[in-house]
Amino acid sequence: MKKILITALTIGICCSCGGSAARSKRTAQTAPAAAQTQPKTYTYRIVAAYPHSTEAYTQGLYYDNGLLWEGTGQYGESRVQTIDLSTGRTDVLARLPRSEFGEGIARVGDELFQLTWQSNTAHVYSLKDGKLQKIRDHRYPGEGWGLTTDGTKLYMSDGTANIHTVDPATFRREKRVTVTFKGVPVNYLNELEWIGGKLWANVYTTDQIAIIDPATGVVEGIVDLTGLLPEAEAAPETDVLNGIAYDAAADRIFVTGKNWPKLFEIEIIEK
Ligand SMILES: [Ca+2]
Repeated sequence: MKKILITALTIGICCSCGGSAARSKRTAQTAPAAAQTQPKTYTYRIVAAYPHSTEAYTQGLYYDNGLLWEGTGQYGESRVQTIDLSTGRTDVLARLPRSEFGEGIARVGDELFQLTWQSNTAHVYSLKDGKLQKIRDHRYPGEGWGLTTDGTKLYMSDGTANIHTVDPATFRREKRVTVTFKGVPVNYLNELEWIGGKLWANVYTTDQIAIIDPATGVVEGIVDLTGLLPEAEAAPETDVLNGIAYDAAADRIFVTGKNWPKLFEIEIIEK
């Protein structure tokens, strides 16, 4: 799947995080615009750990009223499900046809949106009494990767460095920003979350989350989650970090990965 397409990802984020002071100074001299935005770097602390299904190839994740809503991928295994954090119970609410590979999910009002990877289709479900009923589809160009919302608009990634602002009523694209880290585009933006007015994005195949100014696309911070899932807990099916959810009422951040056995609540700490 995607992993096969992108096996040698060495993006600017990784290189720049490990860059020396001398390199940074040289960059600043030759690129004054980039010097204006020095991204912060964060490490993390695990607040709590919860079970997560190793059969869930996490592509979309958000929090709502004690439940984590998860959209999963893989052909024949793509679904929308809820995970009750207090009991660990998982309920499958929708399944995609075998021909579709599920991607990001987001809720706006009483509607849940689900992207597909290469089917150019977003499914829209009505949310009533904790159940999903499909009510319409929208078509869009290119691939579907991550999806989130500020409560009004949708924000969608497509595997490039671009984030599209999308009207949920029509699925028309209203705006596009290119996400940059020190002036360099950041490709493979994956699962998304809206946290405190910023866009958080998993960067595919890395252990890093980019914190992005949604107006400009500038990466203002990097959260380095290296080591979050200990090697001893990784299984053959364990895949990359993906999935960010935010409980705005309690200011809690949840992260997990594709087929990971655990889901974590974390706090971030500036380095
Ligand atoms: Ca999310």
